[in-house]
Amino acid sequence: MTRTILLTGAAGGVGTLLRELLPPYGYRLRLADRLPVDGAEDALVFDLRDAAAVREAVRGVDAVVHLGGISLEDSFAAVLGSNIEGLHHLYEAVRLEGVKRVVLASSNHAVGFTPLTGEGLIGTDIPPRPDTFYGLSKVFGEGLASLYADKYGVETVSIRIGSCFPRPRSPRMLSTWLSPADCARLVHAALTAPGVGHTVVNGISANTRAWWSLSSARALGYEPQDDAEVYAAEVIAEHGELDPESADARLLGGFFTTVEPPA
Ligand code: NAI
Ligand code: 15L
Repeated sequence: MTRTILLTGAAGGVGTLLRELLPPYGYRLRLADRLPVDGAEDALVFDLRDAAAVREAVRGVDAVVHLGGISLEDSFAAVLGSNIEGLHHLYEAVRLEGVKRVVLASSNHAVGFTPLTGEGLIGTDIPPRPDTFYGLSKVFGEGLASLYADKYGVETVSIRIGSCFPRPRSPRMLSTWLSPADCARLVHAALTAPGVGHTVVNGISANTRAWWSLSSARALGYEPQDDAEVYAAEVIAEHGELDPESADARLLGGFFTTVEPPA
């Protein structure tokens, strides 16, 4: 039976990629965003800060892939509205509408101040160390997902996404890249794996220069097929090698650890 998935953030970068890549897995997508979705006349325009609109968007779907919200550092007020209150609206809607599975876009910035020691791959069993208000909202998201799994049986896979773009854009992304096709593979695994409760996974491709362990993602059935290394020569020719003294080389969240929020 075809499953209907609410894809929030459908007008954004990852949403635009997944709109094309998820339907071949057999999903019917309901697209939603604060902005109109290019080329999709039937997409919902809604705001996560509007609880009633969120409930309407969730009604009748089998699962949610939640990409919507602020995706970079912003003022605390902006992050509070879209990523904290908005996410609460989403989980309340999911609970009340009887939806049983969410795939939540978390981020490496939930653990961005984790040092890169070079001593083995970093798993998901590390303490939260957000690098921004944005990263802090992802810590909140993982906490909210855990609460709704334990208390209400709403299952979530929180994917700490590295860097999901068509190609790696910087030397750091040779480690953190999640190719669009691997992103779709991981989201499909997260939608279909049984008995996940609340599971946190790292989301990258099979990168030669990875810092992150993929063991919890592989346990869901994720088998990455791509490696950022195929872009290494062109990325390094354009940007140079990673400076070992830079935040990008020393901390998991890279330069986000140095970003100040707007006033
Ligand atoms: P994006 O900024 O391109 O897309 C986010 C979308 O959410 C936008 O289309 C925006 O209009 C929508 N949105 C923002 N506030 C909203 C609100 N109040 N109500 C409804 N819609 C709202 O971000 P991108 O890169 O596509 O990322 C998608 C998700 O994945 C985000 O949650 C981001 O935090 C997460 N992520 C992305 C990474 C990446 O490398 N692209 C890395 C780590 C996490
Ligand atoms: C994120 O969480 C951002 O949403 C995305 O724009 C990238 O900058 C990514 O992290 C990253 O760390 O590369």
